[in-house]
Amino acid sequence: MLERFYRSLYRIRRVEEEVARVYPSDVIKSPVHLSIGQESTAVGVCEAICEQDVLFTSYRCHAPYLAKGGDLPGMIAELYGKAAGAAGGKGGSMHLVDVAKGVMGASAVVGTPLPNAVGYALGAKIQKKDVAVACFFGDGATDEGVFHESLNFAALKRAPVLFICENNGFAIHTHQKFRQAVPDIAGHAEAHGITTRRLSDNVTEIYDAVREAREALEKNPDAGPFFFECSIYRWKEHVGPSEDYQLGYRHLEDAQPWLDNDQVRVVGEKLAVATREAIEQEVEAEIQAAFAFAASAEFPAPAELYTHVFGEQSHA
Ligand SMILES: Cc1ncc(C[n+]2csc(CCOP(=O)(O)OP(=O)(O)O)c2C)c(N)n1
Repeated sequence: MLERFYRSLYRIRRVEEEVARVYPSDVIKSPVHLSIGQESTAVGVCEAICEQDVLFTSYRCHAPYLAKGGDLPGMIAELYGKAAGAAGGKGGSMHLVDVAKGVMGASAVVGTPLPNAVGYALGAKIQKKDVAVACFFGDGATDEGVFHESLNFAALKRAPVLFICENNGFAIHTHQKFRQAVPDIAGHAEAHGITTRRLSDNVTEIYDAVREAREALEKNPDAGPFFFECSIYRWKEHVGPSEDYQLGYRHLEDAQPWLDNDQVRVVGEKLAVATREAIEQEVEAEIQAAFAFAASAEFPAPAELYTHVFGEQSHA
């Protein structure tokens, strides 16, 4: 399992480091919200759920997309605004999608994954499918009314949702303690009668907890929903390729414990050197190929501006 964790953790980290490296050249045509430092949530969850399971996520979607098996060349081409991109080059970094792999689409509107996940999960349950839905969102999304509406309805209907709150402490630059009278997100989920776990950023801990929940859902479709609050830390600025400790809303000392516990490094050090190096070589070649593919791909034809706007296909 550690090898699988490492491959996925390292791959996400290196893809995003490359995104950050090329970003100033303006080849990437959209804002980027990086998950650097937060990879273990996506990896722990996506390794624990099943092939047929799906996920919904917010604009900070690179990590869940890649961890669930989303196509890498399609992702980079999407960031470059190319026709071969995951969303035809029209969505950019915040709208990655790979339905065949269960990545049901990402949204820039905070909170969107919550009702979408609940609706999908309830539909799957009514159709008696063994499908669980992982729903990724940040602590900022829990400030919204739709968070409580979605949790209440999911709990009422026992929808097979795995709510994954990636609590990095901040909604843009505002800390949770300045936004919530009771800054206890897991406690809010418990108040809705949902089985809840508070987790660290340890990838094995996240995997074990989510696997247990997924197994419970397989045995009993009424076992859910489940809620996981994962404490993690965003290393980069809210949006963009750089660090932002100079802004003063947080400090490098705050980040230090998270940097010291970097899951990419910690898990990598548990592997034999030869195993680790072989994984890294494969991943580096894959990343190089994906960026080369995106660079040489075509932009969408101008006529594409007028397609997928009003859902004309579905009314044809
Ligand atoms: C409905 C809505 N309200 C406000 C915004 C502006 N906004 C963009 S990101 C963000 C912070 C969200 O923080 P969080 O949910 O914790 O996610 P993170 O960025 O930390 O991953 C806000 C308020 C938005 N995009 N959508």
